[in-house]
Amino acid sequence: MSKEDQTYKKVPENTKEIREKAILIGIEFFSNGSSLDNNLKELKGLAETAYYNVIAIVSQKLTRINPKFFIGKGKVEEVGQLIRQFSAGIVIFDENLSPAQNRNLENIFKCRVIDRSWLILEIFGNHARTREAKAQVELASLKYALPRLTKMWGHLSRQRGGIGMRDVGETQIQLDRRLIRDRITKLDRKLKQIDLEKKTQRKNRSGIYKVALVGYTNAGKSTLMNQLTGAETLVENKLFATLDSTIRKIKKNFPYPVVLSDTVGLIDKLPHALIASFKSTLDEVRDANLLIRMVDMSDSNAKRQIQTTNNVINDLGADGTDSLLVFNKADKVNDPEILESELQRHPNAIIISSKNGTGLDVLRKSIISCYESKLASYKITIKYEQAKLIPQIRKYAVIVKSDYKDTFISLDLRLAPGAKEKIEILLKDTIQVGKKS
Ligand SMILES: Nc1nc2c(ncn2[C@@H]2O[C@H](COP(=O)(O)OP(=O)(O)OP(=O)(O)O)[C@@H](O)[C@H]2O)c(=O)[nH]1
Ligand SMILES: [Mg+2]
Repeated sequence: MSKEDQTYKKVPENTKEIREKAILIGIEFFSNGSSLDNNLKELKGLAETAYYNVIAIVSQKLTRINPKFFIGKGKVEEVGQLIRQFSAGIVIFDENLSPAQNRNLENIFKCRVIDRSWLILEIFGNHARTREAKAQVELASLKYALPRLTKMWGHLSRQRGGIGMRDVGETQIQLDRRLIRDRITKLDRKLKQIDLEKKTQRKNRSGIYKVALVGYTNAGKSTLMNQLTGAETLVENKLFATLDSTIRKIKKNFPYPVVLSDTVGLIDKLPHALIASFKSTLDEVRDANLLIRMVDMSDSNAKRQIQTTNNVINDLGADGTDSLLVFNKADKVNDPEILESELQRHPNAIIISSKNGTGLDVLRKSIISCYESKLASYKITIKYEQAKLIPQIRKYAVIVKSDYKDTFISLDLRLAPGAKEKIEILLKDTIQVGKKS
C-alpha cells in the first residue's frame, strides 16, 4: 500500500449525506495477470459514486483464496489495524465474497464488510428512478441478501428510499427469510408483467430498424443518444447514470425510420442477480438489428471495456447481430500515437467525440449503410383512396419511387427486416405485395 493511498480523501462537496470511511481491498491473482491498478481505480470510482469516503486502499497478491477470509490471515490483521487507526466504518472487497467469508470478516473487523457486487447494487439502488428499475434492483438486492442476513441487511433497511423498497424497508428488520422469498415472488411477478408490456411495445416497433447502444458504464452512450436523437437522457460523469432503456427515433440528418435505444451500462464482474433482473432492459440489445459497441477510448482500460461488452453480447445471444465498434471521447486523447495504434488494432472502429460532434457524420453513414445492406426491395400498388396511408407506409419503408397512374399508384419500396408484414397488415386485402421483379 503506498502512502498516497492512505491519505484521507474529502467527500464530494455536493454530497449531503456524509458516508462512512471506507477501506478498499483489491486482489492481484498471479494466474490471470489482472491489472490491479486499473481494478482498484475502478473500485474507488464505484465507492465514491456510492458516496463512501475512501481513506485507504489495501492490496494482496494471492495464488489461492483463503476459504475463511478470502485474504490471508496476516492481511486480515493489517486491515484490522487500519480500521482502528482510521475509525473506518466499512471494508469493501473488489472480489465477490461468499456469505461465510462475509460473516467471518465482519465478526473480526467489527464493522460492515461488503463486496463488489453489493457495492454495485447500492449504486443501482441510489440511481433507480422508474418503477421497473426500482423493482429490478430490489429483486437483485433481495436475492443477493437472502443468504447474507447480517449487518448488510440492517444497512439496507436504513437506506431511506434508496433501494426502492420503502415498504419492505420499514418492516424488514422483522422479516424472516420466508417473507423475503414472498417478496421475491411478488417482484418476479411484477417484473414479468412489465416484461409483457415491453414485449408488446417491442412488437409495435417490429419492422422499424433498431439500433442499440451497448457499452461500459460512463462510455458516453447517453451523450451519443442525445446527440443523435435530440433526446434528453440524463448524462452524468457518474457510474451507472442510466438504468432504464430509452428509445427514440434518430431524426437528425437521417433519411430512414430508425430507432435508437440507450440502456444500462456494463461493468466487469456484474452481479449475476443483477443481470438476471435487468433482463428485460437488456432485451433491447437482444432485439436490435444493429449494435453500437461503445468504448471510452480515453480510459486506460479500453481493452477490458471491449471484452466485457463482447462477453455480455455473447451471453445475451446477440453475437450474431451486426455491430459497429465506436471509440468515443476522442477529444480527450491528446496523443495521436494512441489514436493510431487503436485504429491499427481495430481497423473498422469509428472514432468519435459525442461531446463535440466529431466523427458523428461517419457514424451516421455507417448506420445507414448497415441499414441499407438489410433492405429488401418491394413494389406495391395502391388505390387512390389508400393514398392517405402513405405517411404510415413511410413509417416502415423508404419510398424510392412513386408512379401515379390513371387508376392506381405504384410504389417502389425499400423495407427493413419485418416491415413487409407491417405493410401487409396496413393495406390488408386490397393490394398486391410482391418481390420486385
Ligand atoms: N470529453 C468527453 N466526454 C464525454 C464524451 N461523451 C461523454 N462524455 C462524458 O462522459 C460522462 C458519461 O457520459 P454518459 O453519456 O452519461 O455515459 P453513459 O455511457 O451513458 O454512462 P452510464 O449511463 O453510466 O452507463 C459524462 O460526463 C459526459 O459528459 C466525449 O466524447 N468526450
Ligand atoms: Mg447513460
